[in-house]
Amino acid sequence: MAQKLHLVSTYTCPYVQRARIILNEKNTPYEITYIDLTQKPDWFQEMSPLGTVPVMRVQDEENNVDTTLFESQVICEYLDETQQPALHPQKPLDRALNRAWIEYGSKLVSAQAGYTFAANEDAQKEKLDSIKSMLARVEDLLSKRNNDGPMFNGEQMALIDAAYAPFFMRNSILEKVKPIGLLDAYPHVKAWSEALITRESVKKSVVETFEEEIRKRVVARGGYMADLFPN
Ligand SMILES: N[C@@H](CCC(=O)N[C@@H](CS)C(=O)NCC(=O)O)C(=O)O
Repeated sequence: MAQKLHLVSTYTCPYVQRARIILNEKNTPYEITYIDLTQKPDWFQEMSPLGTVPVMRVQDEENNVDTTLFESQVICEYLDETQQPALHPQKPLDRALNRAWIEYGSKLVSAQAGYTFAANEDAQKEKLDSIKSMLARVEDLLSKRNNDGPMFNGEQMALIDAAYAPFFMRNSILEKVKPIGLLDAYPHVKAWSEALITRESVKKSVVETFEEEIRKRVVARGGYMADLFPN
């Protein structure tokens, strides 16, 4: 099936990053266009039903079919169903459990955005508390699973790992700016994070200037962390 894939992204979106990790894991070629969400182009408004990235255009030139997909998890599952190797568990119950914890991972990503852009230290502390209680639950789950990791399902990379990698990558940047040793209390989560942030598919899922792009966004939002990021 000859298809051309085209992702629309921003430089820092954690949800697009999930799809890029999966594309990298599968060595699938794709094009990418970066937009500024504060000035959404008309063609993007037309293309994205919810006004969010990622959207992925799938062009099947043989059959002259042009389809636009949205929602990161839908895009990742489509990629998984059409490109080798399969990165979702075989058994329906395992797949369902992975999907449930992917959804949970989205809440974690969103709490991390709240922490990153918090207006002041008190608001940030509140977000940090909710991140900690979410991580404690993940740690509990990982410590009771019947595999030794370091990935969620064992040794093999899966869609769920791509869903959490953006959180871990951003955490490693935030730790440089404001060291809090967030993962120290969660050894299984920490080992998972280390396995992911050092993986090629993850390292190559963002632009080379990623840290600078994060800094620019934090500064542009003008919250509590804006002054902590070095210029
Ligand atoms: N549930 C969506 C969330 C996507 C999302 O929230 N993307 C952000 C950027 S990271 C966005 O496009 N926000 C729209 C805006 O800022 O106007 C998914 O998984 O794809």
